[in-house]
Amino acid sequence: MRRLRVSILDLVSKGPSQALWGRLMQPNFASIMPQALGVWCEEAGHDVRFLCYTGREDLTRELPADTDILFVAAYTQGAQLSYALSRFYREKGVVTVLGGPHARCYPEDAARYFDYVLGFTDKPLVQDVLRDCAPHSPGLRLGAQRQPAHLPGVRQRWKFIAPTLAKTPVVKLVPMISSLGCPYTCSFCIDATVDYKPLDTAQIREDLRFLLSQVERPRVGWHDPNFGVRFDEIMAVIEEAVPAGRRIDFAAESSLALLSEPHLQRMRKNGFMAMLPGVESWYSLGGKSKTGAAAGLEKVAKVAEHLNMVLRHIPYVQANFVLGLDEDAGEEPFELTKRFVDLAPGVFPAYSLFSAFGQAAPLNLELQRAERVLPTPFHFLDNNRSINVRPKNYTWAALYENVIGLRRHSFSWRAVARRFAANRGTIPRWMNAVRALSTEGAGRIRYDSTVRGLLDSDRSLRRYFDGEATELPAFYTEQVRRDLGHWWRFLPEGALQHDQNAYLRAHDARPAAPTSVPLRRVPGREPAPLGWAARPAGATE
Ligand code: B12
Ligand code: SF4
Repeated sequence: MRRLRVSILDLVSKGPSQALWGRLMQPNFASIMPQALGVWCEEAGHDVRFLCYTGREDLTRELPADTDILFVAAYTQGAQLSYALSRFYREKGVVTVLGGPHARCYPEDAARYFDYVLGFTDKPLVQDVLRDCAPHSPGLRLGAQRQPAHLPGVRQRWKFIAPTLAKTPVVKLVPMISSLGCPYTCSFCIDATVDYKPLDTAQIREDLRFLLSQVERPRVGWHDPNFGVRFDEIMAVIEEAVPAGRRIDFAAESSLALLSEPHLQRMRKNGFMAMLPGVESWYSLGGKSKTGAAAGLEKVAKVAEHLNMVLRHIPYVQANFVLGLDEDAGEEPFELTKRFVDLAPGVFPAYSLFSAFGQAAPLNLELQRAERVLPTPFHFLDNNRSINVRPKNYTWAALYENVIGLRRHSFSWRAVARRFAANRGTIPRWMNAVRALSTEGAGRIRYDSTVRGLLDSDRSLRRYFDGEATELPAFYTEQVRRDLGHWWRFLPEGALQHDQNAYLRAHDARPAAPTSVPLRRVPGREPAPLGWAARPAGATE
């Protein structure tokens, strides 16, 4: 195979930006897979150029078009930027590949703009793509049968991690992962149907030792969907790897059920500084948060007590909630969350608006069948700037008013002061204050209030929200134009629209194998019998 010039772009920002928060934190949101790809491409004998895009870099200078193939990692919120970039590079003869959450959730749409769209990705699949490396229109949709059994560790990824973290001056989180998938089956989650699989503990041990040889006091962010499912095993690895007198600080997302007091004592001893458990809703997901059948107020009291206990051991605790779920009705769920904020003042409440990300989750089929999903441009699907599901039990006005009321309560001066007083340590205290007083608190209250106002005053927006019109309101178009900056002019025609029911259509058309299409063998690889396959060039959508 000829030696290729490979470029890899990890899109953390969805457009050019000089925001301070971005400068301080964006490099910490880098993904593991683009770095893993870099390792795999080099192992296959190719030259790799790697960039984590945080909004400040000059893309065309750092990733010039003298490249044979460009891999882009994108969340759905970065889709429009990724489409514009793909067009720019394709026009210069570069072959483009999309992977990451957007590719997994909206493969049909992404295949309109990229030569390849990858789902689950392993080393053999990457080698196939590099061997094929040719333009395809529509793009080939390829995927491994399952999540990879092995990913390159920190030592191998270090040449991509170090320059990424050099971009941020203070908090530098090294991305690690100890498991893929999740044993729980929350129907709105992308991992609801992905088997839990722990990764090689010997490699994790070696990676932690390597990190200690590079950094005085490293900080690690675990990217496991649900960290610590095999609790004793992963704690033993950390205990073996970190010698007495040395320390690594850890942050992780775990379900509340895993955070018992004995577990927390051991985590504290092992350097866990931040935990981000999911509470999600007061009426469902009881197994996950270990409150059993307790609903409503009873669950609030239990969860608050539990998280206050977590906070006694771990200095930074964020509780994740999803707002607008179908189980919720009336003001009660919002009032319960306010009560929680009062009962657990030191915990940072992080709110996600209910979003249906294409074919991410089983629940989305139901929502699409009920014609409740809106074609909201991908750019706004970041769990915050829009809800793309028409609410089951609320009018738009009522939902927005409840969300705004909850945010006002959670990020009021009183709540900020109580949180400050309940937190220990400089970073937790200031991090929470900044989050509340900037984009996440005040910024979102302003944004949601604008939308709420437009629901009354802008008929086009109202009709769009109600599913009566498909023409995109100017309010949205203008934001994408502004956010993409000079990349706006490369956004392909029609790329602000997508078929919000593509998953349902694919599913109904092929009931036996939900999203598969006829296979065409990519040279050197056996076809994978899965929802992902190669699409023959020239096939119609
Ligand atoms: C860890 C995590 C984070 C971490 C780390 C982020 C990061 N850059 O990786 C943090 C906390 C920072 C984070 C932030 C956010 N996240 Co997040 N996060 C996750 C989580 C829990 C795990 C993802 C993961 O790393 N898995 C391990 C990897 C190895 O597996 P994988 O993701 O399945 O990837 C496979 C393939 O997709 C492919 N692949 C992945 N990347 C690439 C790249 C290329 C080029 C290729 C070819 C292939 C490829 O290979 C992998 C192996 O098969 C998922 C939920 C979940 N359970 O998966 C949500 C999830 C990915 N996050 C989500 C969201 C919405 C966000 C935020 C927008 C939230 C917010 N409002 O701030 C931000 C955006 C951050 C950003 N980069 O812009 C959504 C994404 C939905 C979507 N379609 O966009 C998810 C699915 C959760 C959900 N709501 O359902 N997140
Ligand atoms: S516990 Fe978290 S990662 Fe697991 S299925 Fe539920 S939401 Fe997804």
